[in-house]
Amino acid sequence: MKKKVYVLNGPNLNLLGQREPHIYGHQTLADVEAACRVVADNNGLTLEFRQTNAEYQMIDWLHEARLGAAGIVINPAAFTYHSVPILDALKMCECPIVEVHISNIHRREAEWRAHSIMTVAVTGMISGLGVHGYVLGLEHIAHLAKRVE
Ligand code: CA2
Repeated sequence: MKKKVYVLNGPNLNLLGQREPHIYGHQTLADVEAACRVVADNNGLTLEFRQTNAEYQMIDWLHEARLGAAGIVINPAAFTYHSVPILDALKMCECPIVEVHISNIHRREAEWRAHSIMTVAVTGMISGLGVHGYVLGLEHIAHLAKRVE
């Protein structure tokens, strides 16, 4: 059976490509999903690509992923800065987790954007490489999944 990888997106990312293109680029979330699907297909992984504006929904998806996923790529968006329930749910996951931010959160005008509370629970973080960060995160998970086959 194919291993599952989750790519989870937090609030407002459904509007990717429609607002602030100078920061987030012109690609939509559907474009990101298509790019992720190529990586998943090339590596024999089943992709679960999702977006939510609701905290409880993200927590439920992490509980689902906790049980047997090969890995998680997560852009927690604004949850990054305050959601202890999502942090706790990430800590419950034993698989590799890559936190992705499209923008470089350390280079933003608002200083608070640099301080992710999720970093203590993730394997690594990619920030500032645009939507390519999702592809790189997924490739890393595919690389790890091959090693444990
Ligand atoms: O750079 C990222 O990927 C962010 O996680 C995006 C979050 C932001 O709160 C983080 O600081 C960095 C969400 C940005 C707001 O949502 C938008 C969605 C589409 C287009 C513009 C903004």
